[in-house]
Amino acid sequence: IGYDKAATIAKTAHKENSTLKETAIKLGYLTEEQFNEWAVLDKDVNVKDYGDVSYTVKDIPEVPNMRKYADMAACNLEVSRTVEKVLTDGRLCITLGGDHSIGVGTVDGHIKAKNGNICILWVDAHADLNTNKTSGSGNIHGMPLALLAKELADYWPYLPGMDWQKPILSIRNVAYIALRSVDSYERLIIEKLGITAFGMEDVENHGIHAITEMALSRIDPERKRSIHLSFDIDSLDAIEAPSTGTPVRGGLSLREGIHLVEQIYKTGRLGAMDLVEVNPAIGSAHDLQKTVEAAIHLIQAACGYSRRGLQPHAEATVPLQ
Ligand code: 5AB
Ligand code: MN
Ligand code: MN
Ligand code: MN
Repeated sequence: IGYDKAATIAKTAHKENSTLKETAIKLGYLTEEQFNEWAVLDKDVNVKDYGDVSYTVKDIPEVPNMRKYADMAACNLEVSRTVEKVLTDGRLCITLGGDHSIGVGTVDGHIKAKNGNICILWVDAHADLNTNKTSGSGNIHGMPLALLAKELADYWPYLPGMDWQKPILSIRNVAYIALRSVDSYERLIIEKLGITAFGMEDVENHGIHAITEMALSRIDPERKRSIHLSFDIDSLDAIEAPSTGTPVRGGLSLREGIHLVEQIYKTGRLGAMDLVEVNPAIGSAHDLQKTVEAAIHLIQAACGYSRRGLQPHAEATVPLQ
C-alpha cells in the first residue's frame, strides 16, 4: 500500500487508540482480507505502539563538536525511560529511528531494565565510536558507542544533562558486524581495546551465519545475557537501502540481514532492537520504498516471522535438508 498510507494508518491508530486493522479498514485503504495478507505480524504477534518519544530541552548548554547536543541529551533521557518501561512490561522493544544517537537511550534503558546483564550487536557500516575530540563531522550519530562504553568514559569532558547515563557496559560485551567505513581513530580504539569487530571481508570469508555465531559467543559466552540488536540500515548495501544519510556500497545483502536477525531471534534472548538511520527525506520515492521494505523485513524477522511460511514462534517439525 506504500509508505505514506502505512504511515497514516500507524499515526491515526496511535492517535485514536485503535488497532491498525480497524484503522486501515476505516480509512478505506484495505479490506479485512487485504489487511490480513498485508500485516502478517498483526495476526499472531501482540504489538503495542508506545508512541513517538517527545521531549523538551531545558537548561542544557551545547558542547563543542557535538551537533544538536542539547536535543540529543534531552531526547535520549525519554528514549531510555520508554525502553525501560517497554521491557519491564515484558515486551520485546523495537525502536525506530531516527539517527543512531538514539542508541545511547535505547541501550541505557535496556541496561536499566536488565540490571546491566546485556550484550550488544552493533550491525553497521560504521563503528560509531568517535568522541567529540576525534569526530571530523561533529555528528553525534557517529558517537553513541563511545558514550556507552565504560572503557571510554575518561575520554569525554563533563557532559551536562547526561548525568542519568552512567557508562557501565564493558566493550567486551559489544560486537560489530558489517563494518566497512571506519575512521582512523576508531580503528585505533578497536585495536587498543580488542573490540570484537567483524567487517565485510569476514562476512565474505566465513558467511553471515558463522559470523553471527562467533559474535554471540564472544559477547555472551555463557548465553545468558539479553541481546541488544542495534541495526543501522546502512549496514545493508546502499543498493538495498538507499534512503539513509551515510550510505556505503559493498554491504550486507538484505538476505544476509534477514538471516542475521532470524538467528538472533532464535536464541530466544533478543531483548531490544533499534532500526535506525532510515531517512524518508533522502532519495526518490522508489529508493524510499526499497529502504522501508527492507526495514520491514528485518523487523518481521525480529518478531519471529519465518520465511518458510510457518507461524511465528512455531518450530519446523521436519527440518529442510
Ligand atoms: B552512523 C563518521 N564516522 O563520525 C562520523 O550512520 C560517520 O550512525 C558516522 O553509523 C556515521 O561522522 C554514523 C564519518
Ligand atoms: Mn550507526
Ligand atoms: Mn552507519
Ligand atoms: Mn548515519
